[in-house]
Amino acid sequence: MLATTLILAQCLMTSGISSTEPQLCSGLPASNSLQREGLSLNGEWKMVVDPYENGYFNYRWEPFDQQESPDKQSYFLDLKPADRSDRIEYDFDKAENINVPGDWNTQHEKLYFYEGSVWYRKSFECTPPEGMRAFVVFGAANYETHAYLNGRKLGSHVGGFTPFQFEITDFLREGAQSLVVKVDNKRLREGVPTLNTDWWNYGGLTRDVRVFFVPQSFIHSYGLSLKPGTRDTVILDAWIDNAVTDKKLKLVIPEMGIDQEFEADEHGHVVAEAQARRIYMWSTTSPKLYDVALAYGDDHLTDQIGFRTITTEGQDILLNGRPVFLKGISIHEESPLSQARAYSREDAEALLSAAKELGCNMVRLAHYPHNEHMARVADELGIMVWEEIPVYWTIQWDNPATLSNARNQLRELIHRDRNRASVIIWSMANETPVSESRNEFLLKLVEDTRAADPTRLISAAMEFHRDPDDANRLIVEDPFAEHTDLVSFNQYVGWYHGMPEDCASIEWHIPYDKPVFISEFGGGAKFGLHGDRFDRWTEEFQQELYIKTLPMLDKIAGLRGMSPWILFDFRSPRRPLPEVQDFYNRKGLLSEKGEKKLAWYVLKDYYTNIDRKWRNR
Ligand code: GCB
Repeated sequence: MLATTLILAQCLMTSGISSTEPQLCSGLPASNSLQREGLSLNGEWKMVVDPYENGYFNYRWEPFDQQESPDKQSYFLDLKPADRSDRIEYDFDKAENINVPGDWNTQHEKLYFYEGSVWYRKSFECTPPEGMRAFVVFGAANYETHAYLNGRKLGSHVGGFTPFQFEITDFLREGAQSLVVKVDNKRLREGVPTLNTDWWNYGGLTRDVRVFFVPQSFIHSYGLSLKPGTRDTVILDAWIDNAVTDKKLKLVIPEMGIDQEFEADEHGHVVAEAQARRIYMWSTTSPKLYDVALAYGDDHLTDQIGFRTITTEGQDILLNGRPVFLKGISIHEESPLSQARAYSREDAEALLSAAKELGCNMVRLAHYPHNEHMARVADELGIMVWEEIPVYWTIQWDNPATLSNARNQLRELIHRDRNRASVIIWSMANETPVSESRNEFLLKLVEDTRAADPTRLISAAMEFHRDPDDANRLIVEDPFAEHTDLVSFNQYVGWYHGMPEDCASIEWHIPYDKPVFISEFGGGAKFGLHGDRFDRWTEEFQQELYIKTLPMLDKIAGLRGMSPWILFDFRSPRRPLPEVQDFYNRKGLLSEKGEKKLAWYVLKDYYTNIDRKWRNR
């Protein structure tokens, strides 16, 4: 069990998860658990809304968790009266249903604006196959989660957009099981994100929940990448839980002619190289994915993985060594199929096929980790991806707990998506004001990222300022840009600053020999609202804004891509204007249901012409 202990120690070091029992690597979930044998807990759950956190705190506001008796770990533990006092003031059996995965806001009208705690209960049958261990994995739950199985606490997790798991082998009983989960989406000043955002604070078990089974020793995680500087060597970096001396980790990639076994070190770590016959690179025009199989004793896993390089050289971005222009679009995790939090493969297909139709070869998944299907579908469709964490606007830069929370969310994201060829950029932050403590905070994130994954680019959506002596001279200067691979910034000339025609007189000053990426621009328009190009909120105004913005950006010598704001209209509590916004940010090129606004066609034409321009470079 040495390996388990070591992984556990490493995982708990910076993790947002805490557990009451020593469990396997409760800090990071096993790779690819969706594919493992087990059972889905998706479907109908019961819910009890608990605005005063009555199930968690007693009347002295002391957490039940911290009381000695294990059956007092929460008031809402779904224990039969025989197990505890018969004064019961809740009843899961009679409670309302809620679908998992899914946000609670769009399922129950009374929860539309709700920010607080909801208790979930799932009753299910589960008997693991003889000798197997069992885990429960949550794709994500926003924002703080406490989980209990059969009246005993499994642990907790902080952070609304990344997966986490608990080992439940010793918590299962014969036959019927009761999983009770408290999810709290209250915004917190010290949280990541903090109090203020421009998106909907969807609460609940927003992604898949699953129980999976593994043998006593199993492949906890794996990463496959190209060896830097080569085109024919694969590096395997894997962890075995509970590694044993008489077993080896087998890697098979039939199309590459790889079929090799590797030994784990005494910690269960495998770092090895495998020579391939030849590797076809993943690209946007030919998104080649290889069937990969891993085996360790009775544990078998399969995956589809692409291989490519992404680098920069001066102001160029090179995909597999060739300059590429990132024809991007920003996306929030909201589905045009349901106007709710997106979570499924179908949602991912709907979002990404709209981006493809627009002519994009890249998407920015704003402003937090989206569900795992997004990067997987992007892998298949040949769309490059920018992923980010919710270090947004005004984080508590000086708070060490806030920093470790951000580091953990980043670590969980990188761990989950490191095998996705589509993901080319890790982004550290969005529109954060320059200060010494902010620079240090972000630098820590960069150091972590470079250590965890040296194969991708690092960015952040930065800001600009105006030259005090020349209102038309806009300057992008940020000490943090020294540490990123791209100089990315958001700009809203013509929307938050002046009118679209002002674009013509703007000069940009960007003093870095790095690729420049415009991570946001745009303006609001209500689909179907028509008028003059000077009338705000009309499709004509938004169209004019795109017509004027694109030539302004074209003048930037190092321009190598953009992700305008945004593909679909999305919900935001900051946007109440009746009959126009109705709590939607209207900067979408498509309405929340996918209806095309006039500006869509402007960007689509621009992307078509960019291709021609790049071919003739
Ligand atoms: C921004 C933010 C984005 C907002 C957008 C807007 O700069 O990064 O989250 O939604 O502007 O619409 O104002």
